[in-house]
Amino acid sequence: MAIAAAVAIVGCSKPAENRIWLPDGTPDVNAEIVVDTTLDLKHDGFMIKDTPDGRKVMAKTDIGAMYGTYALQRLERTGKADGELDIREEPSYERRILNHWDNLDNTVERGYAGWSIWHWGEPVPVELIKEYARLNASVGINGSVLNNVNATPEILRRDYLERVAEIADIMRPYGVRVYLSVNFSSPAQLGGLPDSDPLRPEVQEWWADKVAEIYGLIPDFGGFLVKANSEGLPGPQDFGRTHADGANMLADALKPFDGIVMWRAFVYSPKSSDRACQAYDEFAPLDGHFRDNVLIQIKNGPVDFQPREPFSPLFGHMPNTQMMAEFQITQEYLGFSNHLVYLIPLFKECLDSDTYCKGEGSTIADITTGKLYPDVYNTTAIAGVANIGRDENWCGHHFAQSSWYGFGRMAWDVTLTAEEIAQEWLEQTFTSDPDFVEPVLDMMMTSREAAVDYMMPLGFHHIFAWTHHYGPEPWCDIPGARADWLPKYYHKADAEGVGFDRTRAGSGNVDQYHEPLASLYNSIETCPEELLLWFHHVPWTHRMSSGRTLWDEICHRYDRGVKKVREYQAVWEQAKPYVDVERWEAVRAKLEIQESDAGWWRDACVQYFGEFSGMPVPADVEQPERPLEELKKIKLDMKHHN
Ligand code: GCW
Repeated sequence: MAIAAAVAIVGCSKPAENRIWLPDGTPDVNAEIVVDTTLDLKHDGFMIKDTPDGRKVMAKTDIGAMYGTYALQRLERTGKADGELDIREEPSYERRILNHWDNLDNTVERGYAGWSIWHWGEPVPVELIKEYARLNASVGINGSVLNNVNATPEILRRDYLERVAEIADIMRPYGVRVYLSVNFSSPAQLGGLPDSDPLRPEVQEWWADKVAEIYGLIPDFGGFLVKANSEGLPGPQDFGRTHADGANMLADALKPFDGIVMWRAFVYSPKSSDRACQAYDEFAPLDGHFRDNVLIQIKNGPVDFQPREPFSPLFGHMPNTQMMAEFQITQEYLGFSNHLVYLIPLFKECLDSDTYCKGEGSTIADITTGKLYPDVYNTTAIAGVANIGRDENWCGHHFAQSSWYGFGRMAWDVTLTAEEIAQEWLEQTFTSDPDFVEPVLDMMMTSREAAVDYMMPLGFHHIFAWTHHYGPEPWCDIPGARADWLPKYYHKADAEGVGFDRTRAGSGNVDQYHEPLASLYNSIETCPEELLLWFHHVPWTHRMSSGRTLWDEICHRYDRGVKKVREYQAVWEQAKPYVDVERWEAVRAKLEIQESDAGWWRDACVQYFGEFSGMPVPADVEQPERPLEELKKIKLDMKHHN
């Protein structure tokens, strides 16, 4: 049976050309589309097969057929559809979800691409939302949490829910389900109850009624995302209850409708001596206490989306609980939408990490796809914090789209390499001419490492400006601010050395990892240099594998990062003949900002840390141009960043 509905993808009214990776309109492929409900395919999987009757895209569901059609279109456009095709795909994760940190006043927390695409309080932008959903569908993203995890209770008001239902209706044909972030104190704040204690029957009843109301409007509503008892938000601990008490109460309300709870593990308290230990300390003891429709949503690293962190140790320690990874596609700590940083290598670094929780080969991908604990996982999920706004190119930087695209592709097939994903994105978005693709692909593939070098090399973390998270501010001191928000808490520079001692002699964080990692990280000799200052307080004179002292190596890494960005500028000059003027110029202008910012980071950090090391910037790296005192006065003009 050929099904039209599956491919009746309505195009958008704006010209899509030159803005996105997809051609406008319905995917036009050379195959028969077949939906056969008797096929044995999981979760909207599909097959593409050459048969004696011609080429067929086959699926069990119409959404599966749509995914197969997009997959074939991608193969055709990247020149991979010429030979005989015999493809069978089922997604690695059942739920592939974008988290929008969009507020009801249309601002976007950590958004660098303009106002919220949901246009709250304005007419529903039907065509825009269709195009958004179509882009998601083309890479297999099938869920959107519409609002900020810093949620206001108002989102659960009837008028907002009706609006959410309209959005859900627009996205449904593209297989994108809607989820909402909820505020734990909604029963008190919105419902007028005396409090929101999860064990209070009226509170449970309030949630049950609210959930029923939501499903009355949105029958395929996905569920709730919750940030609780974190950064000042309310939660079950306010009433002496645990995260499990809170999550389970919501899970019980959602269960009759097959809804899920994604309960975030991003928690930290000002009292802790090491913020990197917090999520583990609070959550690991609750393993096995969560309902089977709860997933614990864990940021890739134990602190907060830094350019490089080790993986969160929690992943290795909740064998009886469903867990999912949260990545940040928006570049809060990676140069906003000004820097070209392709993020899939960072995401894959986490997913490919071996936790050793069940011996060697226990990767985070294997845990979160349910492969390692099949009896525990009845659903699987992965989340990415969106970098999407009303900006004409959606993400503020043409190359930032590659991280949205790549998140979807990776969530669909976690075995794809970052390079494969980048290459197919480039070929669809620009051209497949190898003279363009090869150097630009190399630029994308090295861009994350370059950013680590010019911002926070060798395990440095959290040394950005407290106010905007954009530029360097390792010196930052804000009277009255929590210690664990300030850079000095993390770098701990002194006359002897620099870095956070998380060894057994220090905070003991290394022991939150399974062996052999715990001992590997614990020893300054075996700790990977990429994470050295994360786990160790290292003397300035420590000898690195390059033969340099730590101090010289720090200076070299910063310098290497800046030089890499200059190479990118040269690559982009060469790319000019292959790219339309508008996009070429936009990327060129952004690379100029990136080069200048990289120099700002380098000059600020080497001079600041030089005050502690007492050693000069080595002669074989570029000397800082502007004095530290001048760099300290730089105020960020946010209008360039939103
Ligand atoms: O890193 C911090 C961000 C906050 C964010 C928080 C979180 C949504 O600076 O803006 O709040 O993480 O992930 O909850």
